[in-house]
Amino acid sequence: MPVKCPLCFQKLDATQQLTRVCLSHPDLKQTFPFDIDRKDIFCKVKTCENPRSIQTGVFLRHVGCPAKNPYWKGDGTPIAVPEKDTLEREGKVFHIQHWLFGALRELAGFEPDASEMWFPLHMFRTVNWYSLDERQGQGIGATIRLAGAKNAGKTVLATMALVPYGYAQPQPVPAFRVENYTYVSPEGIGVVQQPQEQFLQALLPFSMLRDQQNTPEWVAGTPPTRANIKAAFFRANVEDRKWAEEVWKYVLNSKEPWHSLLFYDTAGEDNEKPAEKHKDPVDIGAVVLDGSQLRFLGHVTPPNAKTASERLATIAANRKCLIVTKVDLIQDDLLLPAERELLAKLRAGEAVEPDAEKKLLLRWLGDKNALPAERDLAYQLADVEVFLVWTEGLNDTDPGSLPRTFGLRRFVTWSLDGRFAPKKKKGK
Ligand SMILES: Nc1nc2c(ncn2[C@@H]2O[C@H](COP(=O)(O)OP(=O)(O)OP(=O)(O)O)[C@@H](O)[C@H]2O)c(=O)[nH]1
Ligand SMILES: [Mg+2]
Ligand SMILES: [Zn+2]
Ligand SMILES: [Zn+2]
Repeated sequence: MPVKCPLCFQKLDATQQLTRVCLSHPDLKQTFPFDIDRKDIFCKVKTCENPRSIQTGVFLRHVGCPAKNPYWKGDGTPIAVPEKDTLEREGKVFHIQHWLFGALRELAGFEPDASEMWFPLHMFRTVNWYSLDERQGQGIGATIRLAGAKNAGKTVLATMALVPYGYAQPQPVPAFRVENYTYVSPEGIGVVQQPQEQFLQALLPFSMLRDQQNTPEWVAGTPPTRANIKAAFFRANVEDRKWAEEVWKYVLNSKEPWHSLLFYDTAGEDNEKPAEKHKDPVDIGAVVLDGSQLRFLGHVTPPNAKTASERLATIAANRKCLIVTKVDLIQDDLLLPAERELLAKLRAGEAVEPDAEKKLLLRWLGDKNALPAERDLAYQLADVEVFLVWTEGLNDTDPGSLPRTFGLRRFVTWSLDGRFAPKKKKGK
């Protein structure tokens, strides 16, 4: 497997160059031809291998990358990044703050003419863990592509995975750290469509949640792009071992302090076409199904199951899973008592039988009036893990009320260590 740029997916070999800037030691910055032995991607100061924060560690850029810095104008003027920015949508003005403004400003100070977007070193190592021969069993993370019909809930899921609130149910905000990075690349090589606006829209939820506010406008349809990236960097808080031991053994037991999940979000309209658009392989292919739009419920959006079934068959990934969203919208009285009980357990964060979520979905997909696509989807689930993950309160705008996500911990824990688990053998 060739080493790739995480933003443009171009293969990197000795003809391609990277620039490294450590924000803690910027005077050691270096541009070097890529080499598989990894030595130049790290800061020359040994302690920087384990940065206290991703935000003050090493950043890389791929020289000549078509994924540009959203503040690059292309007219020869040096890059100027504001301290914060504003986004106008439907007549409303949103003030956006994010650590990336500060980091990009500093990086522009050292490299004012670099047109390419910067990304954290940890992201590069996660995308290329296999090729870079990162220590097995102490892996540093995984790449995940989200695929599903329009409105299935892909962007909400990826966003909530990047913020502490995403893991707050049923406990209060967990005692582990999660940092985030986001970037929207152009659709193809060439003209960038409104790069700043897309970038700001991607930052909006993080800015808003940081201020403990919820505005439904933070959710916007994802435009077709080559790469819409949301990266979560986790660090177990060793002082609070209880929570870490409970769910996060993997993070705690590993020598790597940081673990990342790199989500590649996609546009529903691209997924709804039968042919696979995104062919770059990832570790985990996560197909997203809107659980509230199924035939057994009476109201159904046909692309929902059809798209999920097609994408499950074509997604280029080492492991596949199916995520059922919007479970909160299912009318209680349509469920069997055992199903209501299962949902209550998931809501309370209690352990459930292995495959309980899959069994529940299979019942829904096996309804006597099920659509052919729903049956197709059921046939494909034998080797596929099923997760129910949903977010409530997305439209609550009362001061202090924030979206609440259920079921995310299980999916994220599986994603972080699932890659190393032996694949389940199916009985003949
Ligand atoms: N009730 C409820 N609403 C949800 C949930 N997840 C997403 N939504 C809502 O569903 C709509 C679509 O969510 P998105 O995350 O933007 O969907 P998407 O799959 O990214 O859609 P595209 O980008 O158009 O492909 C938004 O109005 C969300 O607020 C959920 O779990 N429960
Ligand atoms: Mg989306
Ligand atoms: Zn350094
Ligand atoms: Zn690149």
